[in-house]
Amino acid sequence: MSSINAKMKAEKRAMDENDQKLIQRTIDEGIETVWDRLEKQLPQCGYGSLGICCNRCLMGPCRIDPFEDGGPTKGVCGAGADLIVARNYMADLACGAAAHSDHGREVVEVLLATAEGKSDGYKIKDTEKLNSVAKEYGIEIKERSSEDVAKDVAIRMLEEFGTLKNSIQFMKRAPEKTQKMWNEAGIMPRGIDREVVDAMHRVHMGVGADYKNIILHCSRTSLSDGWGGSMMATECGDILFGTPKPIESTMNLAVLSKDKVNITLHGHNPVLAEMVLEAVKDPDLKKLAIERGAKGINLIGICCTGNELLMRHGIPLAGPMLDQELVIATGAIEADVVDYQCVFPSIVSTAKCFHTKIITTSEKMKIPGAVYQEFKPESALTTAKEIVRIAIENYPNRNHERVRIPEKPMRVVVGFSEESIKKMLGGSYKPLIDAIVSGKIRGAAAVVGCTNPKVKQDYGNITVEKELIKRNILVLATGCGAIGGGKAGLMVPEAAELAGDGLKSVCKALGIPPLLHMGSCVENARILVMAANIAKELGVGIEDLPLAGASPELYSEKGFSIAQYFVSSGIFTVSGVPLKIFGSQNVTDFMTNKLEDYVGATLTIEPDPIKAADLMEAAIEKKRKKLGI
Ligand code: BF8
Repeated sequence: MSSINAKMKAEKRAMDENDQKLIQRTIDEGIETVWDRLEKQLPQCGYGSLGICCNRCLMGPCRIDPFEDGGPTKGVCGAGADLIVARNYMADLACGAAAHSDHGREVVEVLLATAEGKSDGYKIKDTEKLNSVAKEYGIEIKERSSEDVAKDVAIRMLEEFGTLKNSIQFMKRAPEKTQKMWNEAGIMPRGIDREVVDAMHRVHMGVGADYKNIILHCSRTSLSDGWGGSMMATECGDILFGTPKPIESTMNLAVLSKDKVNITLHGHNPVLAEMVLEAVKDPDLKKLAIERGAKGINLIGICCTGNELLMRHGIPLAGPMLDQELVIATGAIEADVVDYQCVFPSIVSTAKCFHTKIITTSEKMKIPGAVYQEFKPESALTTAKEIVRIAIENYPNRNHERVRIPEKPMRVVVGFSEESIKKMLGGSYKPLIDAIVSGKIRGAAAVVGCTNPKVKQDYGNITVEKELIKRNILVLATGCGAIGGGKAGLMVPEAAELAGDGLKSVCKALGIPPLLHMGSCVENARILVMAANIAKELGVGIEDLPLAGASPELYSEKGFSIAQYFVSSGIFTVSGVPLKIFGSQNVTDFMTNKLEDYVGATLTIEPDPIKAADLMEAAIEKKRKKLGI
């Protein structure tokens, strides 16, 4: 392909110029990427896209005629389109909820190991948060060491994964009105693992057959993720590594260094990555890097592990999920250290085009051809040092002539935890509530979730974000959705100029960007807590607040769970990528209309990001009207 064609193709694949440069390189040099693989899959299976293909048991696979044109209307077991669609959706969502919550469990386990003195390199960094969480659980604090308190907190949390307790403490963070709504709808989760296992039980042949009952259990399962596993991941992460405060950093592929050892930290669980941060302080490793010809060691984040390191420590972030191959294609990465989730199994092949070593660290996520350094809490710092050593030893293998690092990293201001936002507002949400009541700010919207090669990278996320701030809607962003906005320059206080007059005046008075980065995908829990605290200050339910949510470039099963728990918490939510539900009119209608009767909100699909912003604005205005403001 001529270089001009490659350039045009790259411009269609991503918004960011630095991404485009590297995409062009991959096309010119025949380095396969996610976009090439998508092209080879086209046209994708229509039955699968509509959710009417059932491959669950050995009587199948079965598929339903979407046109009711004489083809089968039932699978071999007798399941029709409604049931097949609902079951497929629940199985996907349960997978996403399991991924988030199992990640949460591992953070709690590190807290427990640290409390028992069995971990290597960890300390309890935020005792204020530890004590406030302990108080919620009714755990005695007085004159006890932080370790003793942390041990009780960790054990109490681990109990909530199973069925010992039959309730999840953090559900009580929601306003009573919202809790009542959950109880009345029969969707109050009983345990984290329990709801996921229950979901998988229901999708077995011959169990759940009522699509409404299945979708409501999707709500219960997703709530156990958002208010359970993900919230534990967030809170225990803060206890161990510190609660984020506003901090400056940089984003995009230009954050790599030309003359230092580049180590990318990619995945979702920050427990090992935090130890890599400690490891690079080791004087022997610093010395070794110089001896091998480098000027030092440069750590870079990708995806949600990157988001957590950025939020807490200002570690520069290279990009969202779709940038994972492009970062390798710079030719400047010595080691790509991955934990789990959203890691392409093909990165080992990408790395073979250069000198990069892929280092897997989780017993759950091995990739043939990668170097394996197993993470265990009891040897974490030692393992992290070995990983850094492997990266340094690989530096002399870098072919500097093949290195292509783009220029101009984008400045960002990040670190907006719920606590830091409240502190900025003077300790209460009153100033924000006043701005909302006066109409200066119409409401708030969460733009969360992924990037997906079916959408020009960052286009959906950035367009929705820009549209909302123009309309005086404060944007709270997480995951890859946040990274898009950051790369586009929306995460600096000067971006207030792009906002409507009301939001601009509030941002200028506080010195904040109109797009607040609240962290990784599990850290959506921060948005739930913020919504709950605002609702409680106002004496209403979350379902009454002028809030909306969007995932304009959704790809992941985890994203299904996030969208469902936002909706189930009473927040109208839009997906920019069609969910696989259109094969059933009943399921589609239940999700996009009838769910409102149960949880005060619906989940809808709108691929046009401007129309998605219209829908979000309308939902916010509807809630304002209901509140009488
Ligand atoms: O947990 S936003 S693409 S990296 S799934 Fe994955 Fe989606 Fe990115 Fe983070 Ni979340």
